[in-house]
Amino acid sequence: MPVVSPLPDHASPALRHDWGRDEVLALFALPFPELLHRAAGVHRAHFDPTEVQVSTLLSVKTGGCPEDCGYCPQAARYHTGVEATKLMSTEDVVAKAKQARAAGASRFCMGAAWRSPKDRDIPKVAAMIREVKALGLETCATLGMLSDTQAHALKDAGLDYYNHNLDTAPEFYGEIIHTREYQDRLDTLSHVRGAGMKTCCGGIVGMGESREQRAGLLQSLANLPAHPDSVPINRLVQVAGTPLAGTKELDPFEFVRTIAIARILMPKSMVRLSAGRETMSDELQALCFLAGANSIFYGEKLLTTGNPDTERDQALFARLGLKPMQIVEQHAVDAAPAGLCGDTVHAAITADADAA
Ligand code: SAM
Ligand code: DTB
Ligand code: SF4
Repeated sequence: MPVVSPLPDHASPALRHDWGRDEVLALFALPFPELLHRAAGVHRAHFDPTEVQVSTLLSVKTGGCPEDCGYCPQAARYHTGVEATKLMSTEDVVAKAKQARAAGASRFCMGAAWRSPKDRDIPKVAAMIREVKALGLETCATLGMLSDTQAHALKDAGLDYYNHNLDTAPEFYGEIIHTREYQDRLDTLSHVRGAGMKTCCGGIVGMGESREQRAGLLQSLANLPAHPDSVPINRLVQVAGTPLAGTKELDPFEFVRTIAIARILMPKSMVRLSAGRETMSDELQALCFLAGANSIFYGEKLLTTGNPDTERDQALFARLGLKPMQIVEQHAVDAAPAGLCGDTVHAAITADADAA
């Protein structure tokens, strides 16, 4: 068993990019209370642990994707019941972004089921980005592989974050995806960083990978040239018709360990408790927040699958005394946020306290 060192010397480690697999596995092997204590210490050293960043997702182009990602309901080759659509109009995207802002989201992420955007798509997506940004929201997009030129064009339009996941460990990747390589993902991330955008990069657990392979995903993320600014940790949403439907479910405590180790390896990153929340209990989500998760997707839909109802998330925030993180740079605020806003949550907490 690894040696258990006392706090606080783990609370604020320097950012490292040279994690060894054995070191990450040693963290996985820690007793659960020790691991959570360390992760919570790192979380507090860099963030207010009562604040959770809130992003909303919109699928701006759904389904019909030529790739074969084994988890994905949007791959054309699997029969999942997802209907392929064309790229949404900018007007419709802006209407959705306004709704998300009114509900209290600070970041709006636009996803497209593309292997990579065509050059003719870029001006259309750029128009969406410009208008969403003008609402005062942080902008994020996930459109597949990007060339260097495309990354610069999106940056020029005002894109703050680009989401592109490593998805899993390099040695497990070939069992899940065959239509593009791990290196292709690293190249896109390099183009995104080169264009000066922030990276949102994480992966999926519960795909039948081993603990060693979960450690390999976290090790690969932490050893990127720069830690991703946001690290989405997705728990596989099993969709009938995809090759991964029916995979044995991951032990929930192993999921919490994965979050805790992401927090320890990437102390300054936003660790997002991402897909898979709909089927998690409130207690499991609370453990994830204790383990250092400080971001969620908010709103009743992810891209094609469900997410918790907004009422359930508002109640969870109120019960746990959590508040949504505000955007530091507010460009335009012409509508008072409602929904998951700090005031609503505080009102709910006060009401609870009054009732007690
Ligand atoms: N097509 C683009 C791409 O693959 O880069 C962008 C959209 S893709 C849906 C974004 C990410 O969603 C994937 O990299 C994967 O990590 C995640 N994802 C997709 N289906 C999922 C599922 N069933 N469960 C959990 N995460 C999923
Ligand atoms: C990420 O890591 N998770 C989000 C976002 N980035 C784009 C997507 C989750 C998708 C879950 C399956 C679906 O709704 O289609
Ligand atoms: Fe296509 Fe992205 Fe789904 Fe892979 S994850 S099938 S690239 S939409």
